Amino acid sequence: LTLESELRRAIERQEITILYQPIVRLEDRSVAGFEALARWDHPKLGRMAPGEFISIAEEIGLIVELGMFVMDQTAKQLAIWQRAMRSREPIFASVNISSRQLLRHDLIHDVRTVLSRSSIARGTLKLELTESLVMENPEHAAQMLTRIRELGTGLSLDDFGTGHSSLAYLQRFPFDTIKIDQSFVRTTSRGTRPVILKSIIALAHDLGMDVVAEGAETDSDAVELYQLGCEYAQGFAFGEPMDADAAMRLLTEER
Ligand code: G
Ligand code: G
Ligand code: MN
Ligand code: NA
Repeated sequence: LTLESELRRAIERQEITILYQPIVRLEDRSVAGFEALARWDHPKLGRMAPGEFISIAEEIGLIVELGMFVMDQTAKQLAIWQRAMRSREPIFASVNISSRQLLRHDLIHDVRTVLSRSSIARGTLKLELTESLVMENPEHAAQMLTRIRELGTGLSLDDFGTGHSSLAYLQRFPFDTIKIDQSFVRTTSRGTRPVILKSIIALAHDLGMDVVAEGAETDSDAVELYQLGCEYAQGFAFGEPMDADAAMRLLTEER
């Protein structure tokens, strides 16, 4: 069996695992939400990261099915978490969207379907899209994203800083959150980092967007990010991607 046909079978049988990485409020380190991250448990090769199979799913034309599965599972899981912690501000969950899902498929229909199947608080399902994805076809992407946002979906600009466009240019897209790429955040990339981070954070806030710093690995990263005005962070300092039960324990233990 080829890797392609094995992946085809795994997607058809919904044998994809979804892990959830916490995104915390730097103010008090409470969990604000989770990012859904797909894994494929291959019978011989073991657990595979998305870098090893997302592009194959795109090649064999199953990225839309995979994406729909991740969105639907995540929304259902989010409903379970929200029911378990009813008294607090509802947490959110974000899913990664690939180019084909947005630009060559009716993502609006899929989002509407997912939202109708699960009872989650409005605005708590978020989609993550990269700069390079929306820049592939800015006109079409802006139209689609505006309609998707109107359905009551959050939109995060993922891996910010790795593309070529300016934040001001991106104002024409209806993003409510930007996620600063790990390369600006990790301790290993010190140097001009604070200056760049501070500027990105200030500009994002001026444009009315929330900021999530990715790749916060240490406590001192977290402290520094908070001092720079960043309100949310994600990274090993707060938790690695974990299964849904571990995420539930994290939520119920902290209240
Ligand atoms: O978890 P890990 O660091 O290996 O993820 C690497 C990248 O894979 C993430 O940054 C994300 O953009 C992408 N990814 C993870 N899960 C999904 C998914 O369900 N769909 C798509 N399209 N990309 C994903
Ligand atoms: O591309 P995207 O940003 O969507 O995916 C985030 C990826 O980064 C995940 O695959 C996750 O495993 C990884 N990641 C999350 N936190 C950290 C961190 O603190 N350090 C590093 N090096 N990687 C991280
Ligand atoms: Mn992401
Ligand atoms: Na990212």
